Amino acid sequence: MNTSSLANTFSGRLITDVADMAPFVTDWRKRWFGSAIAVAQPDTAEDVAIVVRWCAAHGVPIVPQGGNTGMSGAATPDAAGSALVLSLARMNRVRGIDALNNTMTVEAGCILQALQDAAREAGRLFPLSLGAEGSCTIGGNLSTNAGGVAVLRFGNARELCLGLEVVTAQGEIWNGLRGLRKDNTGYDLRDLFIGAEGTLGVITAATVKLFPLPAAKITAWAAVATVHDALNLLQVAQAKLGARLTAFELLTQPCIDILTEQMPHLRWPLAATQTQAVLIELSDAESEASGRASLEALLEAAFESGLVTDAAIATNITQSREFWSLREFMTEAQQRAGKNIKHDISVPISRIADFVEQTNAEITEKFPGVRMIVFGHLGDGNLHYNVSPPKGAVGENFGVIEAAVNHVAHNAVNAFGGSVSAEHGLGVLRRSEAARFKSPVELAMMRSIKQAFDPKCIMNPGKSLGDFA
Ligand code: FAD
Ligand code: 2HG
Ligand code: ZN
Repeated sequence: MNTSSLANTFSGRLITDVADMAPFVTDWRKRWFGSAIAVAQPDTAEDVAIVVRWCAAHGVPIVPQGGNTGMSGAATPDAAGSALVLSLARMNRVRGIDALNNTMTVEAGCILQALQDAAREAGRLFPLSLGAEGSCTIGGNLSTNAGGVAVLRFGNARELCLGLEVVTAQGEIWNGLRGLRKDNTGYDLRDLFIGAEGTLGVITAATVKLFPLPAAKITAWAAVATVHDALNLLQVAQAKLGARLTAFELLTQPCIDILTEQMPHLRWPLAATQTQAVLIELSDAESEASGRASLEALLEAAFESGLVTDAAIATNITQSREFWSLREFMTEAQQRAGKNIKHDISVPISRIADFVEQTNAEITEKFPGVRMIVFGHLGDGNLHYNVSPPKGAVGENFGVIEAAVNHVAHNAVNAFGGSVSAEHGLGVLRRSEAARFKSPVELAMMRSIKQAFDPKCIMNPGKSLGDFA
């Protein structure tokens, strides 16, 4: 495909050199490797519309890309080399903040951390928070409907978004940047683009919700003997802390072991032998002192009733960051330990401890020696139900058991009334596994939506379920 007509319009912003395209055609895990005819780097929604119209006219598939931190291979073009990668990275301006309306209108390529900072400068909180926040973009967050560590209190990306600007698959610009909390004027188009993984159109800007800055944030680390105890602690914490409970994250024992093996420099909250734990965060609207007193009372009562075996409350922001870094380094620690199999599951919170107990037993019986690296957002009923090779083995051939392990894990998820993708999306990684559990009527409705929005199937083909055969 000759891209010279596009190159004229996008002088200096159209990459066609194979070496220069390399970072855009593979994912950060180095799991998927593709190629592309070009990488376009637009500056405006009008630029995006020009690229999309060119692609539509020439039948060129488009792969939108933000920070390329996704977990499911959704931002990587396939190996055919016929697609164009559309990088939104240069569209990174905050268009405006309406402090009274508690909203911020931002371009799709804004880095999440930059948006948190911009909100803070305006005396507001943008609560979306995840380990990749220094590199992922709001366009990617919305397109994957990202979750992260504050969903318990503030909801996922969808719940934080009021309006979108989108370039359609026909290359038209839809301005739906409404800052309204209530708007019942027909089908909710915004919610179709959120979580669509770039298969329906290109998000170019968004209006997102802001919140008051919390007066204080208090972080605690609580050792728990079992996942059942962690779940019971969640119930007590919700009853005692109410809406102030902001995060409730679990790290099971094999996660603690892998962190100590791979990252010996890490500082641990409790002096004794490291055991599995939950990380609790409370953000208090009134004062540091009242928040701390509430958390202390909760942990003392939990200790007395045997739910918690030991606990520590961070005394300052540095210590709080140290607690959080243990949680945030999990992905990297598991990556360093060798090959791994990821699952991003959710089940009803009430059933999650039983799910872990029963499914761990089934997997370790069928695949002796594997390590169950189970961690994540217990408060949302969403765990990263990951699997690693035995200690000391890098698992060169671990891939051969992946499909069989997925089958067992996802069948169990389904039996527990859960979902095979809680927050990472389907991409190419979980497309067929997700389809196994969708009814023909659900798949048909998804295909109809895709057909209506993108009849030429140029928007990120082969990802998610809209074009699943
Ligand atoms: P990309 O990876 O570039 O793209 C992801 C998908 O969105 C692709 O389908 C792409 O085509 C599409 N897309 C991107 N931009 C646009 C756009 N403007 N318009 C249309 N489609 C677009 N995820 C969580 O949910 N919770 C977590 O806690 C979490 N923690 C993570 C921790 C680490 C260390 C890492 C590496 C990743 C983590 N992730 C997490 C996964 C990832 O960061 C999120 O999925 C993030 O939302 C992806 O954003 P991105 O800009 O990198 O998107
Ligand atoms: C997290 O919650 C991310 O840390 C990544 O969603 C999970 O590494 C993973 O599997
Ligand atoms: Zn997560």
